[in-house]
Amino acid sequence: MSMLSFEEKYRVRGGTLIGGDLFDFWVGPFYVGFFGITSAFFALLGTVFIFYGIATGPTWNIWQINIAPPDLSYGLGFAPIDEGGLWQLITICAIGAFVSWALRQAEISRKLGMNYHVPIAFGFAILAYVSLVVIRPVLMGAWGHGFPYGIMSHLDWVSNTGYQYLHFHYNPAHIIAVTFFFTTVLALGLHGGAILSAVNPHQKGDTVKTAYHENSFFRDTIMYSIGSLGIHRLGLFLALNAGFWSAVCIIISGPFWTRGWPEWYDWWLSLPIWS
Ligand code: 07D
Ligand code: 07D
Ligand code: U10
Repeated sequence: MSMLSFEEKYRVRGGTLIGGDLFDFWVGPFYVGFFGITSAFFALLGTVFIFYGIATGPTWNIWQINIAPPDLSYGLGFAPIDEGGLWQLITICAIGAFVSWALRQAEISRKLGMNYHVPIAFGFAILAYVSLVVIRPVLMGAWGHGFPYGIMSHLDWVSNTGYQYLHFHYNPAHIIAVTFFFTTVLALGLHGGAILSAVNPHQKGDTVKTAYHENSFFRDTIMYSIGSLGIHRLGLFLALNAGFWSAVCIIISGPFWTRGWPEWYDWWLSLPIWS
């Protein structure tokens, strides 16, 4: 929870991108702002649509709920509400809510005189989502290529889509994305471990260690320390690349490569040096 006793002094006016002073206030711990209103609006409306879909659907079982996109035959047109139109409305609300949330983060950053790293980072997650439900379906000519909204059904979609390309692990951008995800976890494991081991004394009475010790630890183990600011730059770089290459790997699957991914490597065999 926020600690209002000392955070009060950070509650400064201004920095809004739109609406001037009109929405420049807090409700309890939450900053509102114009984009807080639009976030709440789209999130509530989208939730109402989801509950409408559940109520008119066959099950309330949380694992089996499924709100599917329209049939491929609807192409890029609007579908009737009970034939995927609901999915289209929910998708509009989701994008509205995510983008509003990023802009609300930007307004809060401005208020605090901070830079925009957090909203930019969230922008990469939004890009990955938009690549799945807008960019790829538009490039392939039908909203039906989007993923269905349901806990298990979206897993089925990932698996089915993967096998459509025979062996999704061979998708070169998927390889890069997976490697960035793994490296992000390695970096956070090392960083969390390094900080906590420096701050928590080894033995009772030991002093808390600082960046000098953290640097020395990594110089002693791997010959080089990236430094206490550098590790955060690296972390952000790794995480943004994980999202970016994920977006690339799904956008190229279909619009730019229709065969099995293992076949993609045939370019190697057709290099002129072999003939
Ligand atoms: C811990 C922050 C908190 C967020 C949480 C998610 C909802 C959905 C809606 C019943 C790290 C809240 C969930 C609001 C409820 C209805 C209609 C974030 C944290 C706790 N997935 N996915 C999950 C979403 C896609 C994949 C879990 C969302 C792609 C695989 C949760 C999206 C692909 C696995 C979930 C999305 C894909 C999951 C845990 C959007 C490729 C799992 C998520 C909007 C990216 C895992 C049963 C988590 C699981 C899982 C949500 C998109 C693959 C339900 C909101 C289409 C392989 N996904 N997902 O902790 O347990 O995220 O599945 O893009 O194994 Mg998914
Ligand atoms: C899309 C989520 C965005 C979320 C947003 C916010 C709310 C609010 C509210 C909690 C991108 C949502 C917020 C709803 C909640 C409250 C209060 C994140 C998104 C904006 N794969 N694969 C990936 C691995 C296989 C396949 C990405 C590994 C198989 C397909 C990642 C393995 C086949 C797709 C990845 C593996 C296959 C992917 C996912 C291992 C299946 C995609 C991460 C070890 C047979 C997807 C853009 C991601 C993708 C994707 C990892 C295996 C298929 C790199 C580690 C071989 C079809 N896979 N995969 O994108 O790139 O996060 O999506 O085997 O579409 Mg894969
Ligand atoms: C980091 C860090 C660091 C820290 C940190 C952290 C990264 C430097 C210093 C942060 C990290 C953590 C705390 C660790 C834990 C975090 C995670 C594991 C990440 C996942 C997080 C979660 C699962 C939590 C998610 C919770 C959320 C998103 C909050 C939910 C919010 C709401 C329900 C309210 C949303 C608020 C909004 C929309 C804005 C304001 C709105 C209101 C207050 C609501 C009132 C509404 C209005 C006034 C508008 C009226 C509404 C309208 C007009 C709509 C009407 C429409 C209709 C349809 C009716 O690096 O070290 O330490 O701590």
